[in-house]
Amino acid sequence: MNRLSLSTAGALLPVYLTPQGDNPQIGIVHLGPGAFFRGHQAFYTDAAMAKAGGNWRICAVSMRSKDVAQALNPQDGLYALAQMEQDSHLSLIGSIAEVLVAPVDYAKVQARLTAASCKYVTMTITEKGYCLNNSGELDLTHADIAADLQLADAISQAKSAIGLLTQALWLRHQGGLPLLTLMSCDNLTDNGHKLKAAVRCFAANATIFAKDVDFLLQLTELICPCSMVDSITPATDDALRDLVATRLGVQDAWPVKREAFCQWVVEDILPADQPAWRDVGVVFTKDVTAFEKAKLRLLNAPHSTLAYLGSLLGIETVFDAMAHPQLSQLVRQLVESEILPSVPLVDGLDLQQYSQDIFRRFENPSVRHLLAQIAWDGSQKLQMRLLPVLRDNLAAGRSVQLLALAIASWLQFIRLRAAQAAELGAAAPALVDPLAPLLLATAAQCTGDASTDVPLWLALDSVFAADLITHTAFVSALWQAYQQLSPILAGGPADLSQFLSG
Ligand code: CS2
Repeated sequence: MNRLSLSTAGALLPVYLTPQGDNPQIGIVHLGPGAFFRGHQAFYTDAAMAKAGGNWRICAVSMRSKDVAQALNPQDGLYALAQMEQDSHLSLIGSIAEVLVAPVDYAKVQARLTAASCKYVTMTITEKGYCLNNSGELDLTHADIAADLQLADAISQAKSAIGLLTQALWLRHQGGLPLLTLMSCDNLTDNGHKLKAAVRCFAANATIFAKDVDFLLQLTELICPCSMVDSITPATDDALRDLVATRLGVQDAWPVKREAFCQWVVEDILPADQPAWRDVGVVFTKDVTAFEKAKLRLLNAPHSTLAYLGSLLGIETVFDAMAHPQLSQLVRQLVESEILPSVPLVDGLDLQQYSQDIFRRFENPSVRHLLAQIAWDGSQKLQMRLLPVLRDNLAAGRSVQLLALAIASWLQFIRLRAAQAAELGAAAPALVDPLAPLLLATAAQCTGDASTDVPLWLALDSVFAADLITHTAFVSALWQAYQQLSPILAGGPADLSQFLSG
């Protein structure tokens, strides 16, 4: 079977591409070419070019791994996108022109970022890619940031995305080119503001940029729209590769699947020169924060809760977790009683309905979304999706029982991963988290007794800031939930009835 490429795609080729490769120019650099980006922003940009043309092809840059480049470059950047509902819908996405790997192709990446045709940088580098501390500011002590701050010139290889982008902005400034518009598409609260603050902070502290007053001044004008992105995108599996081969008759090394629901809400501050995103369903609004909060709290927070509690119960997927009567009741109760009261009103959105629709999406049988995938990077994700709700509820005197249960289930999940490692060695599922060594070392000191374990966990100051560990309502709720979960980990009955009310 032929490998997918411009010349083998035939009638499936997006209308703005030619089989000879005489195609629109690169207008966007995207950092983090994972499945989510390919199912979401690359999809919207593909639709925008199909509708209105323009030089908006994407140079996708991986900050570390070569996998996506190896899969997509031989396919001229093409890949299949499957929207998984009862009947899965397949299409070919052609918006990616090339995939570069920053540590290997550094000069090329910089050349793309400093080309006159490049106008936007979008990014899905996950929470940890921003190197922020638990106050949401650039962590100047982060090893990658600390190293990048010392670089002697603007072309030496930066390790961090923030370092790379600041270099590119400075090179553009030197060359008299307009700055780029930088758009974070990660699940971070106030993602645009945090990104802009991180770049400005980096520039002000870097050996080579700190004295360039003009540049620092120009950065005050940097446009970093906030954006909210949403579409459930499980990892690619062989079943999907087979489906694509059978239905399209070509071999695609890395197709992507996601649910049909897809949403992108962007702060309406983009320069006039932009892809026709607004003609293909992207929502532009003055206030994205309210949408972001609603999504992080009503989708991502219950998602993580299902991931940790579900993993403790030996459940594998979100669909199965929602089919577990106690677990699904518990997570609905969490949303109803402790999360919804914390979500500010969003213009034109019925929050109750929005939340119910999200639970319906979790119950989509065609999307096999692994809890283990959602469980990644808990130390980063909790900062965005659970701890802000906890803080709001503590401040307003509302209950935090079930929020504390969600956090306790993360701690017990770390113990579970530690126990699996001890039992299965290299065959055990890894704890995927930038703080994994510290978290596993803490788990190694735990016994399951809340009175000795909880103080050890609360001493992790990169996760739990001082305001939380001194809050008695939170600490005692955490203590209780942790104690109640310990028997499950010790092989006791997987009974959640004690947490359910009514
Ligand atoms: C999930 C998200 O993996 C996770 O942490 O909660 O990736 C979620 O599927 C997306 O935000 C949905 O838009």
